[in-house]
Parts: sequence; C-alpha cells; structure tokens
Amino acid sequence: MGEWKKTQCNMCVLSCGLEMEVEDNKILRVRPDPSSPRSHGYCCRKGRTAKYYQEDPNRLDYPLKKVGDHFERVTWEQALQEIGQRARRIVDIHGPRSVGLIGGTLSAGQSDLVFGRGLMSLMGSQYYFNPIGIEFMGSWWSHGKIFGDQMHFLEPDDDNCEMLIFWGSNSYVSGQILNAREKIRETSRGTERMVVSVDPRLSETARMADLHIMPRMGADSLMLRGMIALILQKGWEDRAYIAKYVKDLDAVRPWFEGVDIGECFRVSGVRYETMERFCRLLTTKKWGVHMDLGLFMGRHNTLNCYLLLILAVLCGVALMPGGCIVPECTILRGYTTDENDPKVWRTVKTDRFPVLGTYPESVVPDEILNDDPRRIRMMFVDASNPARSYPDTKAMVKALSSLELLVCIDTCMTETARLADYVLPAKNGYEAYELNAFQYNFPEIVGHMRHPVIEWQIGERKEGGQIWIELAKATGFLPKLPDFLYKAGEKAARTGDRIPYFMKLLAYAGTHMKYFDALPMIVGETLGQYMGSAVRAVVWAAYMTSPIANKGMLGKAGVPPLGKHPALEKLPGFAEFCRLDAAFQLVDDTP
Ligand SMILES: Nc1nc2c(c(=O)[nH]1)N[C@H]1C(S)=C(S)[C@@H](COP(=O)(O)OP(=O)(O)OC[C@H]3O[C@@H](n4cnc5c(=O)[nH]c(N)nc54)[C@H](O)[C@@H]3O)O[C@H]1N2
Ligand SMILES: Nc1nc2c(c(=O)[nH]1)N[C@H]1C(S)=C(S)[C@@H](COP(=O)(O)OP(=O)(O)OC[C@H]3O[C@@H](n4cnc5c(=O)[nH]c(N)nc54)[C@H](O)[C@@H]3O)O[C@H]1N2
Ligand code: SF4
Ligand SMILES: [Mo]
Repeated sequence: MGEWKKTQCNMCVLSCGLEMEVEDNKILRVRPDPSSPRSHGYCCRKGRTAKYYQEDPNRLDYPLKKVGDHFERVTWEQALQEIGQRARRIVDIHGPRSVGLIGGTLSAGQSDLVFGRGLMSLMGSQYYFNPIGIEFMGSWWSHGKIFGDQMHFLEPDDDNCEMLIFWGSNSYVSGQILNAREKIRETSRGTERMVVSVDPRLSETARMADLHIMPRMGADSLMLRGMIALILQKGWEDRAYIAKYVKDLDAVRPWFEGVDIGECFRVSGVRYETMERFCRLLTTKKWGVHMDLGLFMGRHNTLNCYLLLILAVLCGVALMPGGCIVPECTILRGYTTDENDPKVWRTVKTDRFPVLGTYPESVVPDEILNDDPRRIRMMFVDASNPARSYPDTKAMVKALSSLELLVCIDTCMTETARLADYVLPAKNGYEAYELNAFQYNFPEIVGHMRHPVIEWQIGERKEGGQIWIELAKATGFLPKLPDFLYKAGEKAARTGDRIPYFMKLLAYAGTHMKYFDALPMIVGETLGQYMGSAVRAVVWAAYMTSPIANKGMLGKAGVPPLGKHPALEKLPGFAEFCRLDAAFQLVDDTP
C-alpha cells in the first residue's frame, strides 16, 4: 500500500484533479479527485494513465551531448559550460536575433517557459515561438481588436447557456471544456438546452448534438458572412445590447451589405432553410461557443474568429453570463502585443509579428534556412516537439539540423531531442513543483500549483526552472544580483514573511527596468533556492502580479492579508499585495 497524494493531470490544459498512490518512487494507481474544485471527480483516460507518462522508457536521466552521430552522457557542469560558451559567442557575434526559443503548449512544462523567456530577454531576443501561436493567433488577435485584450478570450458559460455550440471542435473526444463528456451528454439529454456542432465531419460531438451544421471544409468565414448578413437583413440583432455596449458597428455593417446570402450558403454547402433556422436560434437563445482547431487551424483562421466574435456581439451573448464569458485567471499568461509598435520585431524573412508575445512557429524553417546575416542560428526547445508537431515537419527537421546550436530540454528522448547538440533532462510536474497557467473555471477561479508527488531524485533530472537559471548563469547573461535580495529571499523563506522581500524586489526592479522580463528568473534565483524550488517562488511572484488583483475578488473570497503589515495594509494598493501573498500561501498549503 502506497500513500495517496493529490495532484493534477499534466496531459491537457484542463488539469483535472487527480489522486495518485505512490510507493517507493513509483505511481501505483491513479484516480480522479472528487475534492478537486476544478474537475469535481472527473478525469479522462489520459489522466488515469499518468503512470505511463511518468515511467516512459524514453525518459531522460542525464545530460547528453551529440558526438558524431550518437549521444554521450556528460556532466551537468560540462553541458552547461559548453552551451554557455557557444551561446554567448553566437549572440556576441551575430546579435540577439540569432537566438530563439520554441516551447510549451500543454499543461506540462508551463513554468519552464517563464524562465526560458527570461533568458531570451536577457539575451535581447524577442523570438518566442509556440505551437499555441499557430492555434490561437487568429483568435487572440481578434479578441485584441474587438475586446481590447488578447489574453482574455471567450469561452461558453457551459453550465448556464441554453445552446452550447462546438465550432470546429470535437470536444467529446478532445476535452477542452471542463468535464467535457459529462457536460455534452447532460446538455444534449435535456429538453431545455441543446448542443450544436458546426463541423464538416460527423464527429463524436456532432453525433451527440441536437443540431449539426455541416459546412464544407474551410468555408466557415464565408458561411459566417452570410449568417451575419442574414441577421442584419432581418433585423434580428440584439439592439438593446448593441445600444448599451457596442461602438463602431457602423464601420462594420458595410461588410455585410449587398452580400448574396444564398450564394454564401450554397458555396459553403449548407441549406438556406437550415441556416435561417440556426440564425433564429442564435438570436433568440443565450448561447456559448467553444471554438477550436477546425476554425483555428483551418483556412482563413483569423477571419473565422473575427467573424464569429462579431456574431456573438450582434446576438448579445458576448461577455454575458449564460452566453460567452471570459474565464479569469490567477496567473497572467502574457501581455497584449501591439504589432504596430516599432519596438516589436518582425521576423526577417517572413515579416511576421507576435500576438500575445508569441510568434507563429510555422515560420521557423524559413527564418533559419536562409543566407541573411540576421537569420536564426541557435534554438532552445523546451516542452515541445517541433520535429513532429509543427507544420511541414520535413522543413522543420532540415532547419533544426542546420542550426549552429540546438539545445533541447525535455523529459523524454523525442524526435526533436535526437536532432539536438545537447539534451537536458527535466523533471516533470509529478517530480517537481509546477504551475498551471490555464484556468477555465467560471464563475469560480481555481488557482493551483502542483507539488511533487515523487520526491526522490531520479537520475540527474532537474526542475525546468532551475535548468534555465543555470543556463542564464553559464551564458553570462544573468546580471550579478545584489546581496540584499539574496538575504531578503533567505529570510522570507525562513520566516514565511515574504512582504519585506517583495518590497526589496520592487526597489530593485524600479531601478533595473531593463531586466523586467527577467524578473521571474531573478525571483527564482534569489528566493527560489531558499524555498526549495525556483518554480514555487515564481508561482508566488505570479500571484503577486495576478490579473485578479484590485478587483475586490480576494476580499469577497474572504482571503485575509497574511501576517502583520499595519503600515502597508492602510495603503489601498499594498493591502491587496498582502492578500495576494495570502492567496499564494493557501495554494501552497493545499495541493
Ligand atoms: N486525446 C487527445 N486529446 C487532446 C489532445 C491530444 O493530443 N490528444 N490535444 C489537446 C489540444 S493541444 C488541442 S488544441 C485540442 C484540440 O481539440 P479539437 O479542436 O476538438 O480537436 P480535433 O479533433 O482536431 O477537432 C477539430 C474538429 O474540427 C473539424 N473541422 C475540420 N475542418 C473544419 C472546418 O473547416 N470547419 C469546421 N467548422 N470544422 C472543421 C474536424 O472535423 C474536427 O472534428 O485537443 C486537446 N485534447
Ligand atoms: N499534424 C498535426 N499537427 C499538429 C496538430 C494536429 O492536430 N495535427 N495539433 C497542433 C496543436 S493544437 C498543438 S497544441 C501542437 C502540440 O505540439 P507540441 O507543443 O510540440 O506538443 P507535444 O508534441 O505534445 O510535445 C510536448 C513535449 O513536452 C515534453 N514534456 C512533457 N512533460 C514535460 C515536462 O514536464 N517538462 C518538459 N520540459 N517537457 C515535458 C514531451 O515529452 C513532449 O516532447 O501540435 C500541433 N501540431
Ligand atoms: S481531461 Fe485533460 S486534464 Fe483531465 S484527465 Fe483528461 S487529459 Fe487530464
Ligand atoms: Mo493545441
């Protein structure tokens, strides 16, 4: 009999609560955690098979170096020193555009990227490529344009909407909304509520749906244009909502005038009568939509999202309870990027800009395989397997193979790792602290940090955040940090009172603005080592800068400030910091 420990599933963004029975460093059994405020006892097959993720025969235990056509085990010291020297040389000679980072989409390895981006910023590089970039770029960009914020995007208020729509999504199989199977089954079973699937294919979700709209593949934007034109022509739009919340509709209206609606539907492969009925439902019922790969990865992916958001606005369901809501997060996932800001880099060959700080990785091969002196010559890959998962994998393999330096941080020997010059073994989220930046609960906000459930050291695996700090030191890009920060960090960890450290950190940050993006790394170094984990310290920092700050939520949730800071608690902004600190403590205390 082992000990049952609580954690979360690492396998998709929903991060369902799990309980693991662990004995002698091994996961014996896994079951869903009924006490999880996120998933309430739900989990899918992937969660239950976490044992095989933990014990995969391809797991990495030691740093490896490519020598000729094979790998040799090397010490951490050697790997770091050699990577550090080579990376430094490349940046010194060719400048910051010569280096990029690829990584991180799923809930595994999330925290690594916070540190990885820290090193990129210390090197002066803006190149952060991410598979999520491909899926979400069009959506994030559209949300930025229409609602003013790229980070917060619409999701269905799935418990309360009358019509739950899956557009280009096979959620019954892929998850992507909490407790997907239960929710889809329950919603389609009742007579009050309905499930709609918009999918060219009779997917598992479409089979469960009350209404299945089957456009021709890639025709969504044309179909949406016809739908919006039809709604405006009939005058079915929600005028009260529009009068109250919407501006500049007149700038948009002409796009939908003089549209041959019948032709839009005919080319899209859908029947006029069906679409008329669908549009009537959309304008008389409260609906929420979950969009996914069918729109995001499809043809006209940005236009798809843009038009669907306009539809949600015209129907009066955008940002409305019972319609499409924006789940709040305790952790900031990024900042809106203004692509017109001249300080924001465009890629050299493909002239692409980032959205939410993320460049589309589909351009990576073009940015490596060229003769321009500003081309990318060195890549760090962490928690991602681009040689397999990116578009045009042949071009990606060719590009990664031709780099001057490729460093791969992973838990496993992947297709990408096999191409690398150095492979560094990471602990996963069951062996180390791990943050979860994806949070889809509504209206509750559930923050979570995974605690290691396997506490023994296996091989020479290291926490991802720690690897990045050591890389930053080895390259010489981590600035010398003042003693007072280390001292304050040590004291904070020892006494549990982190506010004095926070004040010192603010003072340091205020005079070192150029290190702003590297602050997580600085916290990992000066506080993390005393808290036993760089990631744990960064989760604390993430709470201190949480987007829920100053919205009154912590007060409503009854989170009292931690410790005694009478002077601070009188200052409105600082009282909130004390509550945020307390919220972190709650998360830290309750795995
Ligand atoms: N088991 C498992 N689960 C996963 C993952 C995994 O790897 N394995 N990955 C996770 C991740 S990262 C993601 S992003 C999600 C993806 O989750 P989903 O987006 O639900 O994944 P897909 O199965 O690709 O479903 C896309 C649907 O879009 C439809 N489609 C294709 N073309 C079009 C089109 O032109 N228009 C419309 N309207 N629909 C179209 C397809 O028929 C398909 O049913 O899954 C997550 N869950
Ligand atoms: N043909 C095709 N291509 C696709 C898609 C598709 O539907 N079809 N879907 C696309 C989508 S939606 C996505 S999201 C991407 C996903 O593409 P990627 O982001 O490349 O995701 P994975 O292939 O799952 O790679 C995740 C890597 O993280 C490693 N890993 C796991 N746990 C940890 C950890 O704790 N720490 C570290 N450092 N590493 C860890 C795994 O070993 C694995 O190598 O693929 C995209 N590519
Ligand atoms: S739905 Fe996602 S988080 Fe939940 S158990 Fe399945 S894979 Fe894990
Ligand atoms: Mo994805």
